Amino acid sequence: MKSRKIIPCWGAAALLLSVGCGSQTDEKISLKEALKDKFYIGTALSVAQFTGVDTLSERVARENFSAIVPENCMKSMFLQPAEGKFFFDEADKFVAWGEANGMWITGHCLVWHSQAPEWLCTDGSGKNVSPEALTERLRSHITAVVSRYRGRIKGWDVVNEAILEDGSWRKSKFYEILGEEFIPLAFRLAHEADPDAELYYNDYSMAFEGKRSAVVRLVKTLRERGLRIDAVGMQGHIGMDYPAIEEFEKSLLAFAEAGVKVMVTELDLTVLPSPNPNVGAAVETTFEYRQSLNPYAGGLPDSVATAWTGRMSDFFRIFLKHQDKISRVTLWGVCDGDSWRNGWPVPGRTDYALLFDRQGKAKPAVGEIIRLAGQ
Ligand code: 9MR
Repeated sequence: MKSRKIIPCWGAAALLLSVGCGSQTDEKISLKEALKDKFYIGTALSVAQFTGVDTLSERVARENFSAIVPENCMKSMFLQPAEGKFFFDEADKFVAWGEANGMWITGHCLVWHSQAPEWLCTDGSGKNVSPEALTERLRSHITAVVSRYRGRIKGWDVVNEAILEDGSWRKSKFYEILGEEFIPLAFRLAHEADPDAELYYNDYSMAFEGKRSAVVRLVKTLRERGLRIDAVGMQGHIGMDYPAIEEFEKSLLAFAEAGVKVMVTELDLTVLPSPNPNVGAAVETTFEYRQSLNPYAGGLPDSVATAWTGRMSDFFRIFLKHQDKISRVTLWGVCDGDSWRNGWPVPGRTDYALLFDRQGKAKPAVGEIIRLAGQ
Protein backbone atom coordinates (compact mmCIF):
# COMPACT_ATOMS: atom_id res chain seq x y z
CA MET A 1 0.00 0.00 0.00
CA LYS A 2 3.02 2.25 0.18
CA SER A 3 2.47 3.62 -3.29
CA ARG A 4 -1.22 4.36 -2.85
CA LYS A 5 -2.36 7.77 -4.06
CA ILE A 6 -4.22 9.44 -1.28
CA ILE A 7 -4.34 13.10 -2.09
CA PRO A 8 -6.03 14.61 -5.10
CA CYS A 9 -4.11 17.40 -6.76
CA TRP A 10 -6.68 20.04 -5.74
CA GLY A 11 -6.23 18.79 -2.29
CA ALA A 12 -4.22 20.76 0.25
CA ALA A 13 -6.80 23.34 1.28
CA ALA A 14 -9.77 20.97 1.21
CA LEU A 15 -7.67 18.40 2.97
CA LEU A 16 -6.93 20.66 5.88
CA LEU A 17 -10.56 21.59 6.17
CA SER A 18 -11.64 17.99 6.00
CA VAL A 19 -9.24 16.67 8.63
CA GLY A 20 -10.21 19.58 10.81
CA CYS A 21 -13.87 18.61 10.83
CA GLY A 22 -13.16 14.92 10.70
CA SER A 23 -15.24 13.93 7.66
CA GLN A 24 -13.72 11.19 5.59
CA THR A 25 -14.35 10.40 1.98
CA ASP A 26 -12.12 8.85 -0.65
CA GLU A 27 -10.55 12.23 -1.34
CA LYS A 28 -10.46 13.63 2.16
CA ILE A 29 -8.45 11.40 4.37
CA SER A 30 -7.70 11.48 8.08
CA LEU A 31 -4.30 11.16 9.70
CA LYS A 32 -4.91 7.58 10.78
CA GLU A 33 -6.16 6.61 7.35
CA ALA A 34 -3.13 8.13 5.71
CA LEU A 35 -0.76 6.27 8.01
CA LYS A 36 -2.74 3.03 8.14
CA ASP A 37 -0.15 0.92 6.37
CA LYS A 38 2.85 2.66 7.87
CA PHE A 39 2.51 2.58 11.65
CA TYR A 40 -0.09 3.26 14.32
CA ILE A 41 -0.57 6.94 15.00
CA GLY A 42 -1.48 7.33 18.64
CA THR A 43 -2.31 9.81 21.31
CA ALA A 44 -2.23 9.93 25.08
CA LEU A 45 -5.65 10.37 26.66
CA SER A 46 -6.53 12.10 29.91
CA VAL A 47 -9.40 10.87 32.07
CA ALA A 48 -11.61 13.78 30.95
CA GLN A 49 -11.26 12.65 27.35
CA PHE A 50 -12.50 9.09 27.75
CA THR A 51 -15.21 9.83 30.31
CA GLY A 52 -17.22 12.28 28.23
CA VAL A 53 -16.08 15.48 29.96
CA ASP A 54 -13.77 16.82 27.25
CA THR A 55 -15.86 16.01 24.20
CA LEU A 56 -13.80 18.19 21.85
CA SER A 57 -10.53 16.28 22.32
CA GLU A 58 -12.44 13.00 22.52
CA ARG A 59 -13.80 13.59 19.02
CA VAL A 60 -10.45 14.64 17.63
CA ALA A 61 -8.83 11.54 19.16
CA ARG A 62 -11.50 9.21 17.81
CA GLU A 63 -11.39 10.61 14.29
CA ASN A 64 -7.67 11.02 13.82
CA PHE A 65 -5.77 8.46 15.87
CA SER A 66 -5.51 4.67 15.75
CA ALA A 67 -3.81 4.00 19.08
CA ILE A 68 -4.14 5.24 22.64
CA VAL A 69 -2.12 5.27 25.83
CA PRO A 70 -3.32 6.56 29.22
CA GLU A 71 -1.55 9.79 30.14
CA ASN A 72 -1.83 9.17 33.89
CA CYS A 73 -4.55 6.79 35.07
CA MET A 74 -2.50 3.58 34.88
CA LYS A 75 0.47 4.81 36.86
CA SER A 76 1.04 2.82 40.02
CA MET A 77 0.06 5.58 42.44
CA PHE A 78 -3.38 5.71 40.84
CA LEU A 79 -3.87 1.96 40.31
CA GLN A 80 -2.71 0.90 43.76
CA PRO A 81 -2.74 3.95 46.04
CA ALA A 82 -2.50 1.79 49.17
CA GLU A 83 -1.05 -1.68 49.37
CA GLY A 84 -3.59 -4.21 48.14
CA LYS A 85 -6.21 -1.51 47.44
CA PHE A 86 -6.57 -1.30 43.69
CA PHE A 87 -8.49 1.39 41.86
CA PHE A 88 -9.35 0.28 38.34
CA ASP A 89 -12.39 2.43 37.56
CA GLU A 90 -10.64 4.89 35.27
CA ALA A 91 -8.34 2.32 33.68
CA ASP A 92 -11.35 0.13 32.92
CA LYS A 93 -13.08 3.04 31.21
CA PHE A 94 -9.94 3.86 29.25
CA VAL A 95 -9.70 0.31 27.90
CA ALA A 96 -13.43 0.17 27.14
CA TRP A 97 -13.17 3.46 25.21
CA GLY A 98 -10.24 2.11 23.23
CA GLU A 99 -12.08 -1.07 22.33
CA ALA A 100 -15.27 0.78 21.39
CA ASN A 101 -13.22 2.94 19.03
CA GLY A 102 -11.03 0.23 17.52
CA MET A 103 -7.77 1.50 19.01
CA TRP A 104 -4.48 -0.30 19.57
CA ILE A 105 -4.21 0.01 23.35
CA THR A 106 -0.94 0.43 25.19
CA GLY A 107 -0.62 0.37 28.98
CA HIS A 108 1.61 2.98 30.64
CA CYS A 109 3.48 2.22 32.84
CA LEU A 110 4.20 -0.69 35.16
CA VAL A 111 7.45 0.37 36.82
CA TRP A 112 8.40 4.04 37.02
CA HIS A 113 10.20 5.89 39.80
CA SER A 114 7.83 8.85 39.39
CA GLN A 115 4.15 8.69 40.31
CA ALA A 116 4.78 5.55 42.36
CA PRO A 117 3.02 5.34 45.72
CA GLU A 118 5.12 5.87 48.87
CA TRP A 119 4.32 2.43 50.25
CA LEU A 120 5.80 0.56 47.28
CA CYS A 121 9.48 0.91 48.16
CA THR A 122 9.45 2.05 51.79
CA ASP A 123 8.08 0.85 55.10
CA GLY A 124 6.04 2.83 57.63
CA SER A 125 9.13 4.64 58.93
CA GLY A 126 10.27 5.66 55.48
CA LYS A 127 13.10 3.11 55.25
CA ASN A 128 13.66 1.11 52.09
CA VAL A 129 12.01 -2.29 52.18
CA SER A 130 14.07 -5.46 51.66
CA PRO A 131 14.76 -6.82 48.17
CA GLU A 132 12.40 -9.72 48.92
CA ALA A 133 9.59 -7.38 49.96
CA LEU A 134 9.99 -5.17 46.89
CA THR A 135 10.10 -8.22 44.62
CA GLU A 136 6.84 -9.40 46.14
CA ARG A 137 5.21 -5.97 45.80
CA LEU A 138 6.25 -5.68 42.17
CA ARG A 139 4.98 -9.19 41.57
CA SER A 140 1.57 -8.47 43.03
CA HIS A 141 1.22 -5.10 41.27
CA ILE A 142 2.35 -6.24 37.82
CA THR A 143 0.41 -9.49 37.98
CA ALA A 144 -2.83 -7.82 39.07
CA VAL A 145 -2.64 -5.04 36.49
CA VAL A 146 -1.46 -6.99 33.46
CA SER A 147 -3.71 -9.98 34.03
CA ARG A 148 -6.77 -7.76 34.46
CA TYR A 149 -6.38 -6.51 30.88
CA ARG A 150 -4.99 -9.71 29.39
CA GLY A 151 -5.74 -9.89 25.68
CA ARG A 152 -7.15 -6.35 25.68
CA ILE A 153 -4.11 -4.18 26.33
CA LYS A 154 -1.82 -5.11 23.47
CA GLY A 155 1.46 -3.78 24.80
CA TRP A 156 2.94 -2.45 28.03
CA ASP A 157 5.54 0.13 28.90
CA VAL A 158 7.05 -2.26 31.42
CA VAL A 159 9.90 -0.08 32.67
CA ASN A 160 10.00 3.66 32.19
CA GLU A 161 13.04 5.95 32.45
CA ALA A 162 15.57 3.73 34.24
CA ILE A 163 18.65 5.09 32.46
CA LEU A 164 20.25 8.54 32.59
CA GLU A 165 21.60 10.57 29.67
CA ASP A 166 25.17 9.39 30.30
CA GLY A 167 24.08 5.76 30.20
CA SER A 168 24.32 5.12 33.93
CA TRP A 169 21.41 3.61 35.86
CA ARG A 170 19.02 6.06 37.46
CA LYS A 171 19.46 5.76 41.21
CA SER A 172 15.77 5.20 41.88
CA LYS A 173 14.37 3.34 44.88
CA PHE A 174 13.97 0.31 42.64
CA TYR A 175 17.67 0.48 41.79
CA GLU A 176 18.73 1.13 45.39
CA ILE A 177 16.88 -1.94 46.58
CA LEU A 178 17.20 -4.43 43.73
CA GLY A 179 19.99 -3.03 41.57
CA GLU A 180 19.48 -3.31 37.83
CA GLU A 181 17.77 -6.67 38.37
CA PHE A 182 14.44 -4.90 38.86
CA ILE A 183 14.27 -4.51 35.09
CA PRO A 184 14.46 -8.18 34.02
CA LEU A 185 12.22 -9.00 36.97
CA ALA A 186 9.53 -6.62 35.72
CA PHE A 187 9.73 -7.97 32.16
CA ARG A 188 9.47 -11.57 33.41
CA LEU A 189 6.45 -10.81 35.60
CA ALA A 190 4.65 -8.92 32.86
CA HIS A 191 5.21 -11.74 30.40
CA GLU A 192 3.93 -14.32 32.87
CA ALA A 193 0.77 -12.28 33.42
CA ASP A 194 0.01 -11.97 29.69
CA PRO A 195 2.24 -14.06 27.42
CA ASP A 196 0.71 -12.46 24.30
CA ALA A 197 1.26 -8.83 25.27
CA GLU A 198 4.07 -6.86 23.71
CA LEU A 199 6.57 -5.51 26.22
CA TYR A 200 8.48 -2.25 25.93
CA TYR A 201 11.25 -0.22 27.53
CA ASN A 202 10.40 3.51 27.32
CA ASP A 203 12.62 6.54 27.99
CA TYR A 204 13.33 10.16 27.07
CA SER A 205 16.47 11.93 25.77
CA MET A 206 17.18 8.87 23.66
CA ALA A 207 19.30 10.82 21.19
CA PHE A 208 22.13 11.05 23.74
CA GLU A 209 24.97 8.73 22.84
CA GLY A 210 25.41 7.37 26.37
CA LYS A 211 21.76 6.56 26.72
CA ARG A 212 21.62 5.05 23.24
CA SER A 213 24.41 2.57 24.06
CA ALA A 214 22.97 1.70 27.45
CA VAL A 215 19.52 1.01 26.00
CA VAL A 216 21.06 -1.18 23.29
CA ARG A 217 22.93 -3.09 26.03
CA LEU A 218 19.73 -3.48 28.02
CA VAL A 219 17.82 -4.85 25.03
CA LYS A 220 20.60 -7.33 24.30
CA THR A 221 20.86 -8.43 27.93
CA LEU A 222 17.13 -9.05 28.20
CA ARG A 223 17.12 -11.04 25.00
CA GLU A 224 20.21 -13.06 25.97
CA ARG A 225 18.40 -13.99 29.14
CA GLY A 226 15.46 -15.26 27.12
CA LEU A 227 13.13 -12.45 28.17
CA ARG A 228 10.57 -10.88 25.89
CA ILE A 229 11.08 -7.30 24.76
CA ASP A 230 9.30 -6.22 21.60
CA ALA A 231 10.14 -2.58 21.25
CA VAL A 232 11.93 0.43 22.60
CA GLY A 233 9.84 3.55 23.12
CA MET A 234 11.67 6.76 22.25
CA GLN A 235 9.81 9.51 24.05
CA GLY A 236 9.64 12.47 21.73
CA HIS A 237 9.59 15.45 24.07
CA ILE A 238 11.43 17.62 21.60
CA GLY A 239 12.11 21.30 21.07
CA MET A 240 12.85 23.56 18.14
CA ASP A 241 16.60 23.10 18.56
CA TYR A 242 16.96 19.77 20.33
CA PRO A 243 17.65 17.01 19.74
CA ALA A 244 19.65 16.99 16.53
CA ILE A 245 17.48 14.99 14.17
CA GLU A 246 20.52 12.97 13.00
CA GLU A 247 21.22 11.84 16.56
CA PHE A 248 17.59 10.84 17.04
CA GLU A 249 17.79 8.86 13.82
CA LYS A 250 21.02 7.18 14.94
CA SER A 251 19.32 5.95 18.09
CA LEU A 252 16.30 4.75 16.15
CA LEU A 253 18.59 2.71 13.90
CA ALA A 254 20.67 1.41 16.83
CA PHE A 255 17.57 0.11 18.61
CA ALA A 256 16.25 -1.55 15.47
CA GLU A 257 19.68 -3.08 14.91
CA ALA A 258 19.52 -4.55 18.42
CA GLY A 259 16.55 -6.59 17.22
CA VAL A 260 13.45 -4.75 18.43
CA LYS A 261 10.85 -2.47 16.92
CA VAL A 262 11.00 1.22 17.63
CA MET A 263 8.07 3.30 18.80
CA VAL A 264 8.12 7.05 18.97
CA THR A 265 6.18 7.65 22.15
CA GLU A 266 5.15 10.83 23.91
CA LEU A 267 5.77 13.11 20.94
CA ASP A 268 5.33 16.84 21.51
CA LEU A 269 7.26 19.76 20.08
CA THR A 270 7.53 22.80 22.32
CA VAL A 271 8.04 26.28 20.83
CA LEU A 272 8.80 27.88 24.17
CA PRO A 273 12.21 28.93 25.45
CA SER A 274 13.71 26.49 27.92
CA PRO A 275 15.46 27.84 31.00
CA ASN A 276 17.63 24.73 30.88
CA PRO A 277 18.45 23.27 27.47
CA ASN A 278 19.17 19.86 28.90
CA VAL A 279 16.10 18.88 30.83
CA GLY A 280 14.74 16.03 28.70
CA ALA A 281 11.44 15.22 30.41
CA ALA A 282 12.44 14.94 34.06
CA VAL A 283 9.20 16.00 35.69
CA GLU A 284 10.95 16.90 38.93
CA THR A 285 13.00 19.65 37.22
CA THR A 286 10.94 22.85 37.20
CA PHE A 287 11.56 26.60 37.04
CA GLU A 288 9.70 29.63 38.29
CA TYR A 289 7.33 31.45 35.92
CA ARG A 290 8.65 34.60 34.25
CA GLN A 291 6.77 36.49 31.59
CA SER A 292 9.78 36.44 29.30
CA LEU A 293 9.52 32.65 29.26
CA ASN A 294 5.94 32.83 27.98
CA PRO A 295 6.22 34.82 24.74
CA TYR A 296 3.20 33.43 22.85
CA ALA A 297 0.39 33.73 25.38
CA GLY A 298 -1.58 35.86 22.92
CA GLY A 299 -1.02 33.63 19.88
CA LEU A 300 1.73 32.13 17.78
CA PRO A 301 3.34 34.38 15.14
CA ASP A 302 3.10 32.93 11.63
CA SER A 303 6.87 32.65 11.32
CA VAL A 304 7.08 30.50 14.44
CA ALA A 305 4.09 28.38 13.40
CA THR A 306 5.73 27.79 10.03
CA ALA A 307 9.01 26.79 11.67
CA TRP A 308 7.08 24.43 13.96
CA THR A 309 5.37 22.79 10.98
CA GLY A 310 8.73 22.39 9.29
CA ARG A 311 10.37 20.74 12.26
CA MET A 312 7.45 18.40 12.99
CA SER A 313 7.39 17.42 9.33
CA ASP A 314 11.13 16.78 9.35
CA PHE A 315 10.67 14.31 12.17
CA PHE A 316 7.80 12.58 10.38
CA ARG A 317 9.95 12.39 7.26
CA ILE A 318 12.45 10.36 9.31
CA PHE A 319 9.69 8.20 10.80
CA LEU A 320 8.30 7.46 7.36
CA LYS A 321 11.75 6.77 5.96
CA HIS A 322 12.15 4.09 8.64
CA GLN A 323 8.57 2.88 8.68
CA ASP A 324 9.72 -0.76 8.45
CA LYS A 325 11.36 -0.34 11.85
CA ILE A 326 8.62 1.71 13.53
CA SER A 327 5.43 0.20 14.89
CA ARG A 328 3.82 3.29 16.42
CA VAL A 329 4.16 7.05 16.69
CA THR A 330 2.20 8.50 19.60
CA LEU A 331 1.55 12.15 20.37
CA TRP A 332 1.56 13.03 24.07
CA GLY A 333 -1.89 14.57 24.01
CA VAL A 334 -4.62 15.50 21.55
CA CYS A 335 -5.01 19.31 21.36
CA ASP A 336 -2.56 22.05 22.34
CA GLY A 337 -4.52 23.00 25.43
CA ASP A 338 -4.24 19.43 26.78
CA SER A 339 -0.47 19.25 26.71
CA TRP A 340 1.61 18.85 29.88
CA ARG A 341 4.04 21.20 28.11
CA ASN A 342 1.86 24.15 29.16
CA GLY A 343 2.87 23.35 32.73
CA TRP A 344 6.44 22.04 32.46
CA PRO A 345 9.26 22.91 33.03
CA VAL A 346 7.66 26.29 33.79
CA PRO A 347 4.08 26.38 35.09
CA GLY A 348 1.32 28.51 33.54
CA ARG A 349 2.64 28.97 30.00
CA THR A 350 0.91 28.74 26.63
CA ASP A 351 2.55 26.17 24.38
CA TYR A 352 1.66 24.82 20.95
CA ALA A 353 3.16 21.36 21.12
CA LEU A 354 0.63 19.03 19.46
CA LEU A 355 -0.96 18.39 16.07
CA PHE A 356 -4.36 19.94 16.84
CA ASP A 357 -4.93 23.47 18.09
CA ARG A 358 -6.96 24.55 21.10
CA GLN A 359 -10.15 24.49 19.01
CA GLY A 360 -9.47 20.94 17.82
CA LYS A 361 -8.53 22.08 14.35
CA ALA A 362 -5.81 20.18 12.51
CA LYS A 363 -2.65 22.23 12.14
CA PRO A 364 -0.92 22.49 8.77
CA ALA A 365 1.52 19.80 9.94
CA VAL A 366 -1.30 17.26 9.75
CA GLY A 367 -1.82 17.95 6.06
CA GLU A 368 1.94 17.86 5.55
CA ILE A 369 2.23 14.44 7.26
CA ILE A 370 -0.64 13.12 5.16
CA ARG A 371 1.10 14.38 2.06
CA LEU A 372 4.40 12.80 3.10
CA ALA A 373 2.65 9.50 3.81
CA GLY A 374 1.23 9.44 0.30
CA GLN A 375 4.55 9.79 -1.45
O1 9MR B 1 1.80 14.09 31.00
C1 9MR B 1 1.93 13.58 32.32
C2 9MR B 1 1.54 14.66 33.31
O2 9MR B 1 0.16 14.94 33.20
C3 9MR B 1 1.88 14.21 34.72
O3 9MR B 1 1.65 15.28 35.61
C4 9MR B 1 3.33 13.78 34.79
C5 9MR B 1 3.63 13.30 36.17
O4 9MR B 1 4.81 12.70 36.34
O5 9MR B 1 3.56 12.74 33.84
C6 9MR B 1 3.37 13.16 32.53
O6 9MR B 1 3.69 12.11 31.64
C7 9MR B 1 5.04 11.65 31.66
C8 9MR B 1 5.03 10.22 31.22
O7 9MR B 1 4.15 9.47 32.02
C9 9MR B 1 6.42 9.62 31.28
N1 9MR B 1 7.36 10.41 30.50
C10 9MR B 1 7.38 11.82 30.77
C11 9MR B 1 5.96 12.38 30.65
C12 9MR B 1 5.97 13.87 30.84
O8 9MR B 1 6.35 14.17 32.13
